[in-house]
Amino acid sequence: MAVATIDKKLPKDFLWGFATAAFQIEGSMAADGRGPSIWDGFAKLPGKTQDGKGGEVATDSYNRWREDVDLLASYGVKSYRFSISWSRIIPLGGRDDPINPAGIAWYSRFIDELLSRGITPFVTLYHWDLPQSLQDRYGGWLNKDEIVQDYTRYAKVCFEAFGDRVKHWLTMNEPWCVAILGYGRGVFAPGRSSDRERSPEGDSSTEPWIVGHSVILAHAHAVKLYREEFKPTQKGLVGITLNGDWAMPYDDSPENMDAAQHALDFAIGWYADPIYLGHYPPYMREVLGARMPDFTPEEWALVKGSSDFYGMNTYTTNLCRAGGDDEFQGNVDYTFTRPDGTQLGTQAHCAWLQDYPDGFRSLLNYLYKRYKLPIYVTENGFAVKGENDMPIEQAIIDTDRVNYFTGTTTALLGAIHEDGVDVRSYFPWSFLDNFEWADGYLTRFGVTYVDYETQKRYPKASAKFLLKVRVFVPNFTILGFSVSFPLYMS
Ligand code: PNW
Repeated sequence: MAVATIDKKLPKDFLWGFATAAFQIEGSMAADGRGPSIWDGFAKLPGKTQDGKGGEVATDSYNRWREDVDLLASYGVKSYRFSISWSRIIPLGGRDDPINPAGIAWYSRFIDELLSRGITPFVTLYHWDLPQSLQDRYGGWLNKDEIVQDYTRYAKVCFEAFGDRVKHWLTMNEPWCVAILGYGRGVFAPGRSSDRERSPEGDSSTEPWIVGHSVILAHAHAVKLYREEFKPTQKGLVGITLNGDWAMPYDDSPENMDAAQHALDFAIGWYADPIYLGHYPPYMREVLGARMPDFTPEEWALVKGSSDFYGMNTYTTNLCRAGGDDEFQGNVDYTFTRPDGTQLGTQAHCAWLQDYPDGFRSLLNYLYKRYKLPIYVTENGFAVKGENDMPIEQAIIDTDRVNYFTGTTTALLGAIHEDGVDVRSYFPWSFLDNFEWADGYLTRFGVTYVDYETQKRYPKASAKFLLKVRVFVPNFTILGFSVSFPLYMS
């Protein structure tokens, strides 16, 4: 079998590290002039988070940042992916609103500290925490003309303030989630939906598609600005990161094979086809008709080619069957139960996640073949079932998470060395247990356990597994002996 691959290291400049997002870890919502974001208020509305908790404290990383950087350094990471809170930089958010020097100073110091420890900052500009005042003023992402200008100005302020040191930028995190979970299902801020039990206002049949359109344009304008005004001197990369899970046909019937492609069209193609190929997936137009906002020829020119790389967040694989009625999934029915009744993989704490590493490898291949750009894996992770109910000593022995990372890192190496996919980074989600959006603090994705009573951090076995900076290719048999080879992420 693939013995020839086992002595291969990861590519020389491969970035590996862990990922987080501002609202999920920082806390200190009123510190140093921060303005409110849409998640501040949303999380506090009754029933919006599972434990009724919000981002007031989170992992207290706004205060404990030195300790966090120490821990990151002890994990031996080469890079750290985090996001900037827009409303710390511009508390009211808008293009004519004042900049907050204290917010800039905080991130600036943080970036310096990372660099001084040899850790490359990988920065997301927008990880869902829209300034509340932009939502109030004009409906946030629903108002394309306003939001594009305000977002582009925010991006400009960040490029100016941090671009001398930050060379890896992500404009947006997971626009599918922004649009569908925020404006379709209504489970994420701002929580708009046609479901009147959930939200007093919103239209799930139109708003998500409008929001997606605005997000693409805001991204594209920020990239144009970076390329014209900053890239010539700062020489960094800028791109978007999309969520998307592998879609596997439930069986080999033609309709289920089509269903799997339809699922990919709605989850990934909605954003990736315009940005990398310059058109919408035909199937989306077929389903949505006039509800799919189109771009003008000038906008298409701006959008096409507006990402330097493919940013990939992925967690699982869905078995796809035709005949679903969930438009947000392309009218495809998802299941983890195979036709023979068995489960696809180990079940995570969240219903939407099972462990299936072959799907990770298939997705890498699909994306590389279709979009033909280097891939930066910017999120991948697992929440162990019931971890929050375990005593700490038990929770930190997170075998299911270790198995998950063993699978995905093996698949990653296979994709690189055997399939020839150009992968440049791997950022497990997440560095710390943290505020898991609508799940509150009940779902833990961290490789570090956070005791929310004391804010003490405890590395889990998964952190140590990746800390050894080894990726084991398990169970190779050479001359009758079963061996594991360490592969160094260096
Ligand atoms: C991503 N789903 O969100 C986000 O980028 C992170 O902020 C988040 O903590 C992480 O994944 C774990 O959930 C997702 O329902 C949220 O399919 C929900 C889904 C996918 C990704």
